[in-house]
Amino acid sequence: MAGKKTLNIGMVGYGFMGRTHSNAFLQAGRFFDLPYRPVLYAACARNAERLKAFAENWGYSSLETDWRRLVERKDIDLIDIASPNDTHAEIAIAAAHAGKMVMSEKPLGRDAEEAKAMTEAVEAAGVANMVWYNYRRVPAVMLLKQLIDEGHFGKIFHYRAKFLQDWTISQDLPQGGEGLWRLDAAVAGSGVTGDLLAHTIDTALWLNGPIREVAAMTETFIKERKHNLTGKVQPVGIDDASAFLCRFENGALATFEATRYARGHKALYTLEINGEHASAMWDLHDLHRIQYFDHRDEGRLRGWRSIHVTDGDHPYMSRWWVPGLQIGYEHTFIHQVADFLQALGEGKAAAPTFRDGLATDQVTDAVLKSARSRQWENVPFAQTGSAA
Ligand code: SOE
Repeated sequence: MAGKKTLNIGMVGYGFMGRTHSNAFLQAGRFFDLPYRPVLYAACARNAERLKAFAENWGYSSLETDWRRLVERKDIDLIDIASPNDTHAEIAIAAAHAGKMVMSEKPLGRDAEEAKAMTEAVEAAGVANMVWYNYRRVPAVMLLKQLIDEGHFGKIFHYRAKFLQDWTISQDLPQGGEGLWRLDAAVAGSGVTGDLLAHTIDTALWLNGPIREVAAMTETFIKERKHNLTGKVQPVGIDDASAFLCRFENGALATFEATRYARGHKALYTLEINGEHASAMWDLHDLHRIQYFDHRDEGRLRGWRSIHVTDGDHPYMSRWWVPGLQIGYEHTFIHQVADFLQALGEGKAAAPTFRDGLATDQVTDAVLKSARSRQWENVPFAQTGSAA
């Protein structure tokens, strides 16, 4: 890797995502031949003690406890935002103004208005940008994208997605603060709509094109929880469960569901596509497989096949071990860094860009609006797929 241009990373946040991103920046160049060498340069968070431990573990050479100082630094090339949702817009906009490349955790904004301001800021500054919707880069999901784009499915009639969890069922779970900010609407923006449905929507827009209209319902099963920061019992403002019907621009009908109340399910993201010629299913708990049915197969042999996506001619897999050996969750982030740096070297954008993240936020806004109005709501038309 010697001789490659270095890219100094300023990481904001040391939680779950700070770890996945740091690992990705460290590993990407070891497995992919990239035009840049990312350097874990500075880490930033408010809790100095925790930050120090994080930085030592991952090898960040300097620390900041105020993100504004990080953004002002001349020796940082890329600001990576791995902090809670309420920080994304302010940091991204300041970073863009300072001429830094910006990567942001999902959802891009707490709502489409924030996401729009972020998108305009990076586009006006002309800086490279990307949102960490990592599931696009599961090799099996990327294979689905290739098969769809090559026309294997023909016209797509149906898209079906779910993201099920069960970690907030207890009434005693407080809201707010480290680890639990996802339950605090002021910080998160919304509940499962922005946290989990956003993943399913990002993948769907990428695989199947824009969504035209939605009809949604949401529910908050636990109406009050103690707030960790105030110590008081306060109303819960997030949606605990969210489901919607929709119509895509290409005419496909779809259903989406996300919840944190599906007992037994920890992170069950599943999707299914039914086309004129073929159907496919994918499941995060078995992420290295797709189930595929092709009606054009000879009748006697026609049936569902289970494709183990580990071979050298499967997306990304030639860079890993040998056929038959699986990779996992953390690799999706490594692939994202690899694609970002590859595109940067070619002077191109890598998807999902902020504009793609805005498109997802426009759908989640429409979902929440429809849940309130109890009516079908149009999604403002935002073309996706701005980059490969
Ligand atoms: C929530 O529990 C969560 O961590 C999401 O925030 C992530 O985006 C998802 O990938 C896994 O679940």
